[in-house]
Amino acid sequence: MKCKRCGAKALVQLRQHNTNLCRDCFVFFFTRQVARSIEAEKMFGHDEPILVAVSGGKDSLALWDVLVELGYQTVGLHLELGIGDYSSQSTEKTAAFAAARSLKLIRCEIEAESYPIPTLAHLARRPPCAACGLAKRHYFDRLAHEHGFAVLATGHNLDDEAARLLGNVLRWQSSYLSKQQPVLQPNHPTLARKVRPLFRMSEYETAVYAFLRKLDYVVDECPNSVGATQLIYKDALNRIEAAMPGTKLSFVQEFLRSVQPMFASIDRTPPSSCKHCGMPSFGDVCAFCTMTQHVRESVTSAEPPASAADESSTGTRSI
Ligand code: Q46
Ligand code: ZN
Repeated sequence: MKCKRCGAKALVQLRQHNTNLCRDCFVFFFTRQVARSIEAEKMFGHDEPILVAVSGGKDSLALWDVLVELGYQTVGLHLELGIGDYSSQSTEKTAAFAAARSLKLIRCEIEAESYPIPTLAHLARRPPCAACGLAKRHYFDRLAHEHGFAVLATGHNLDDEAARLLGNVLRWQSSYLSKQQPVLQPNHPTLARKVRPLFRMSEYETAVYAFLRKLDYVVDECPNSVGATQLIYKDALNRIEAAMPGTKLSFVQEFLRSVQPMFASIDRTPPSSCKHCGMPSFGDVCAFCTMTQHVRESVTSAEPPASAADESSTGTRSI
């Protein structure tokens, strides 16, 4: 098997592009595809600082790596979720990546701000991923605003976009379909432009890039991802892709080209501001502040009265 670009021994087979590439040509291909997506979608320019949300997984580290290679000004943002070993490893890998390249990294420990995700989910009586998704959106938006970034980039890849699209289409979620774009322009003064530069790169291509670039990322999945609906959609799409290579790419690309503009014109009423945190909200109080307020109340009501607490031999909070 020879590289279709240079004739050397091919290392990577890309069935959806009907091509085979060697190591160097694959890295060139990946980098150029990302650069083209950024330019074609007018995501950002070389003069804009970009805040890159980095979990420590292969996608976000590959994104940060390729943006640095392309010469963009980047700062990493890592949210420490408090999910046991998974979070410790994620933080360690992210910090090591930034330190090895002398890149600036903003770290936010959710436990210091509110509660770790397992506690938050338990006390809010929500599935962990629902509480986590809400918390991540809130902190990413808020930290981008507090640090003055106009662009927030995330490492969502083609498989993520195809699975999200499938889920939205199966339930005809028109308000979600109206927001499914690789570039989401802000509709509130506190919001940054949200961009997904890897939206045309498959999970396989991103994993190969991370491997060939020797990125040291967290291999284990978050323990809460087991049984996630998103994985069921990904599995179904992988089966279709195996029989018909290129299906995921055309599913997402054709949606964005022909269908998404119809949804984009509906239902984007601008939000108002949360009276607690000032971030976007469709009511007086945003969904994140509502959840944390509910959790604080349940913690307070579960605490023993002061006299009982004084007599307690352990002194631990009953949460
Ligand atoms: S980190 Fe958070 Fe994911 Fe873990 S709890 Fe769910 S949403 S699975 S990307
Ligand atoms: Zn709020």
